[in-house]
Amino acid sequence: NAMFSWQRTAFHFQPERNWMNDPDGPLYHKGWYHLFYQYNPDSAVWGNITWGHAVSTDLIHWLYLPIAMVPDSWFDWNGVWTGSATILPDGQIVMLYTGDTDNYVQVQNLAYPANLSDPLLLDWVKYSGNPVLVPPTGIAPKDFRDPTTAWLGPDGKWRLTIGSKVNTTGISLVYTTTNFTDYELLDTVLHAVPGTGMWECVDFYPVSINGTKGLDTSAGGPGVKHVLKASLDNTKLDYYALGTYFAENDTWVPDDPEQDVGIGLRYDYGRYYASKTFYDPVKERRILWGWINETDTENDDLAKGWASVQTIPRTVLYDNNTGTNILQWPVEELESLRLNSTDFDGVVVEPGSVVELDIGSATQLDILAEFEIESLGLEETNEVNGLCGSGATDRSSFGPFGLLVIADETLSELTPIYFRLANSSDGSFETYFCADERRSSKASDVFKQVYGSSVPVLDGETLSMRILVDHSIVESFAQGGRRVITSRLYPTEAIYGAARLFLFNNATGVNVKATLKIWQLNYAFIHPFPLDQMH
Ligand code: DQQ
Repeated sequence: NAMFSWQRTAFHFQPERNWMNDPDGPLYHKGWYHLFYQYNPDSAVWGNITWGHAVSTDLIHWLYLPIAMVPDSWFDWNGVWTGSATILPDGQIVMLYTGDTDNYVQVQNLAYPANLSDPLLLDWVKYSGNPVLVPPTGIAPKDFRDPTTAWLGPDGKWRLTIGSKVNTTGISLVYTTTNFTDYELLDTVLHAVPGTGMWECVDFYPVSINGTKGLDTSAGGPGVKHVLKASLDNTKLDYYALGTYFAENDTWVPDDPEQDVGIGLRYDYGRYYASKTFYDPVKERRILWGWINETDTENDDLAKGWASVQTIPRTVLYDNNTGTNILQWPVEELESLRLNSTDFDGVVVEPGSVVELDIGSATQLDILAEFEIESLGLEETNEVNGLCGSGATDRSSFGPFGLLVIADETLSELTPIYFRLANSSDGSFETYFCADERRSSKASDVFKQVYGSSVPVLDGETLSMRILVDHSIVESFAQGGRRVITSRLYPTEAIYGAARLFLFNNATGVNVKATLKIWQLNYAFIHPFPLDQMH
């Protein structure tokens, strides 16, 4: 539908048409990165869920392949739901996924490639003994889904975890297996957090404390922490925590109980859900995919004929400077899309002003920005609101300031991505990183929110952000990826050549000096695989 074509992205993965949700079973095999995804082949709303399939050699340019799995058996009749891949030491690929049965019971099924020597992994075989797992005693039939990648324990058995809940406590069950067809449920759970409800799409993986490389899922021992992530069904938000995994009894303990899964940190403070990581053996890194869901209406989605986008894949590392968070950063391959760049050096933005950054079209950008603040020595104004204030128009002594993206020349549409500093009780500054979508679109039927989080800024560090702009998607990273905010925007004026980029400073008591490097980004090649031309 040409009416909404400006919302199509240039370098984010999205199907040609129809509905997409969770990333599934990402893996690397024989030169190709594979992405599977929850996909409705018939409509732009959720339903009839299959596994869409695409491949890439660089995680940026993608080729669509035929659907990998469809709901054609009693054990997945109502949907081939989310799952994960495990690569065995001998190279075999085990795919475990949730099937919604003909009776609407959530079960776990096993599938494997028909032909491992096919780099494209076109054909998938569902194990004849499916399902391999049914909801255990005490678990409701609709609270048992999304198996993780398996990891190998010291006893030579594989383990995997599956999210669920008991009453309102979110839990992650652990199963052991040696052959992926027979499983044993452990008496203890990997972890549980009261009040967090159903855990969807649990992810569990090691991160290296001192290393700059990612770790394969079975890595462990000293020098390693484990990330536990749950997608909370109640709020549709992805929460994670850092902690220690005790292999001897298969439990995980958070570093900070006050920052436990579901009550502490989020991967992304914007529009983001049902994420999943995988280990890339080529570049020895852990890569995170996430689903950017829509905030318009189902009718809008039906009218435009498609729904949802995946984030740019992000590398995940432990942040050993803070010790309290992970770092997420767009995969380096994204930089291959960089075209010409423009530098701005020390642009002074005075209180209450907006400065246009003259870069021409501002729909496909990679922006690196650093901000220095210079106090004007005025009396401090009331710091009423912490966090992001009530948006970018809520002025205080030390903020907000930052960039206005996807803005039109007259600023009738704009999305501020900003920092806001506040004095905390001990005299130090607390820094918040925010995105204000309230004026992002003239359309009335889209959800527009102020998103944000506090972000750690250590002594001597400069305030910095990286922003990826892609027509209707903005991914914003603060302080090297300590906090991330993804925005799904629906501009009606700030489209194509009419989109502009500005600096703004709504602080009352500081000048802001901004230094930026801004690249125009090329289109990624995302097309059907020319299968019929193959031999
Ligand atoms: N999406 C899948 C489920 C999962 C949910 C169904 C999360 O397996 O729990 O499409 O978005």
